[in-house]
Amino acid sequence: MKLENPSVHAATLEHFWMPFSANRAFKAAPRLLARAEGMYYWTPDGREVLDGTAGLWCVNAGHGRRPIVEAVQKQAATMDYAPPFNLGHPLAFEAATVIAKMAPAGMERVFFTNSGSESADTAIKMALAYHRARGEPSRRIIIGRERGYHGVNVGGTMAGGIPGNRKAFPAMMAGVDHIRSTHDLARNAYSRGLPAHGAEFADELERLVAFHDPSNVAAVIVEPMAGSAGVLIPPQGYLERIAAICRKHGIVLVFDEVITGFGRLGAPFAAHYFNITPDLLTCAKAINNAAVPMGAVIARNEIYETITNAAPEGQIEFLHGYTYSSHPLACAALLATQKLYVDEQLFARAQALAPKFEAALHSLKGARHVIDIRNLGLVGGIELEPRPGAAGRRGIEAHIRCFEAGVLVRFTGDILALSPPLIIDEAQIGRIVETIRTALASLE
Ligand code: PXG
Repeated sequence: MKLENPSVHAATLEHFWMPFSANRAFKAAPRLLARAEGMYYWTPDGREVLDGTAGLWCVNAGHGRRPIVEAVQKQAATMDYAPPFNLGHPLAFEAATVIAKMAPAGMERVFFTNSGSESADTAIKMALAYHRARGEPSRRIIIGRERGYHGVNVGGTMAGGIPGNRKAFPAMMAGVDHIRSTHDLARNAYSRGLPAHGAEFADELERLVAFHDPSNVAAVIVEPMAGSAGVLIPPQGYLERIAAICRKHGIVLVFDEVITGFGRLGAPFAAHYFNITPDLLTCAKAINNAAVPMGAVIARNEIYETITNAAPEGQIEFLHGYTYSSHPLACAALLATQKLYVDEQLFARAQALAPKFEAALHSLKGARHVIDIRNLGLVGGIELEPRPGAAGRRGIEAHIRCFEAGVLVRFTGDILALSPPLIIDEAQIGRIVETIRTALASLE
């Protein structure tokens, strides 16, 4: 039988099952991006869109940066792929070294994944393997936080705290519990930086650990600053208390830094920003400017050593890994990206811009529908009052109006989120804020 070449069809919208999207609404009125450079996207018909979100919190160095493009091109032509299991390629070791040098002291072991979701599940498995290797296999419970987001794989879905993301998948992973979210509009609305109230929300962790008994609790996983669920900034003193409770009870503390990593708060990681060293740190996104899918888990040396030394010599110590862990193209992008961050001092730039960003954002106080504004580093959240009987509509309508006016902003329900590339300038910050102001004024 003769095999025909598949015929080439004009692309239609119906075949792509879009992730985390209202597929029917989108396909009725699609918004497409075709090109990107620096601070801008362009639509297929050539309309410019200022990127207020660094793609999806990930393109921290801005789009289409030549050193990254060239590094990926060169690597694709040199060696497309190499198996990562019991074999290696030099860029993987170079990439891990660069990340280890930037991580908090004592966290110098780097496991590569391909996404934030894989990083979260990898960290959970590391925590379980660690306790087993230390002779405390009863420690299996994972504690997350309400409104936490740790991606969409099994561990991250269960440890995550966004009800809508969990409700169709009950009991996929037994043994998870959650502390409450720190969001407290009544006391903290319009806080600049860390809110003053709510350190005591951490005490709930002490209660839950006592309830389950510390001997059963493996890990606590939190985003130092919760991004996806609507930019929830940790109250002053809160993370310190979480870390102290974990330390006291021998619980592995995982910081999910998929959003906060690589300069978003003006420091390499939130761990530096808050001066708290977790046991495991997950990252992805801006690790290589999102040029090629990649994530990582950075482990405290002792966790690596405990797991590794528990296995007989010559045997695989941690039965976990991905075909594309340390993919050569991803590593090439990582090395070029990290060099760019240093050459252009982008983390320091974010730190220097943060007060101007804060002032511009808070000028929206009093704008139509706004009930809270919050910010940290180059992250901003603008909470809108839900339209009665139609929660979430104002958020998506504001997003669409801003997009039509040439500015990309994220929305989660009725919360708008901003996380621009770290190369943004003050004029562009002003344009984003004024576009939002106009969009909100035109919304019912
Ligand atoms: N952890 C955190 C803290 C994240 O923000 C993930 C894990 C999962 O990463 P991957 O690479 O598997 O998607 C994320 C991802 C939003 C939004 O609307 C944010 C993310 C994903 C999708 C939407 O803010 N962050």
